[in-house]
Amino acid sequence: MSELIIWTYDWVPEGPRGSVRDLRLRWACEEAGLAYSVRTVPFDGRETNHLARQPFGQVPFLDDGGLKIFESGAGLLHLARKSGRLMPRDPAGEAETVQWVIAALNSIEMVTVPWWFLRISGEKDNGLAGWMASRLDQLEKVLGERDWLAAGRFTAADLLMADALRVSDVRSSGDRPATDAYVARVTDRPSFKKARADQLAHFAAADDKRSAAG
Ligand SMILES: N[C@@H](CCC(=O)N[C@@H](CS)C(=O)NCC(=O)O)C(=O)O
Repeated sequence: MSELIIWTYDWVPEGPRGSVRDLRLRWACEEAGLAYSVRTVPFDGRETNHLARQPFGQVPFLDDGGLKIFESGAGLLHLARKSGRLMPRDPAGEAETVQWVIAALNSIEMVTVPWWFLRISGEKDNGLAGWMASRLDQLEKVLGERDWLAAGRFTAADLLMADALRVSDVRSSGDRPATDAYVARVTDRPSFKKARADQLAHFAAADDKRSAAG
């Protein structure tokens, strides 16, 4: 079995902790029962210090026995192909899962992330609010009719969609009970809790090293 390595930053400020996207890959490995280790690149100098591994200087990226993959969605799909627990093996189940993975990235997160950046920048009139509301309302209808996005069971698509939707500002932008219940259901999974706790512990340990280094 090849060695799976999830790469993240050695440290990040408080704000993004618990949401840094290495969590998606940690969570997927936990769900799938895949052994992995975590390695780091320095947060300081991130704009240039690992461009050969991630052309935008971001994290995460994945190394699977020498096969190198950046983009959390690509890493997630790679892991999903390794385990039926994240994606069904039949063509229809696989297609449905991939479709919803892409929808999470390209139809939901594509608007929620820029909306959130505008919100925290203090923009009073967030020009993306209407667009985001209509996407979230459409998704609310879907989630009102089923527990899971694809294949009638938890898949990598739910992992990604719930990760995009668990941003509390995004959900408090409107009253969407089915979406709230969905996020609660998915994030109640032990694998999510472990991945999040491990990430928080990773960055907390880095605080100690950083303050010791002065
Ligand atoms: N589309 C990328 C986005 C990755 C991303 O935004 N990573 C954040 C951490 S969660 C990051 O590295 N931010 C630092 C930066 O953009 O300089 C993915 O999903 O992997």
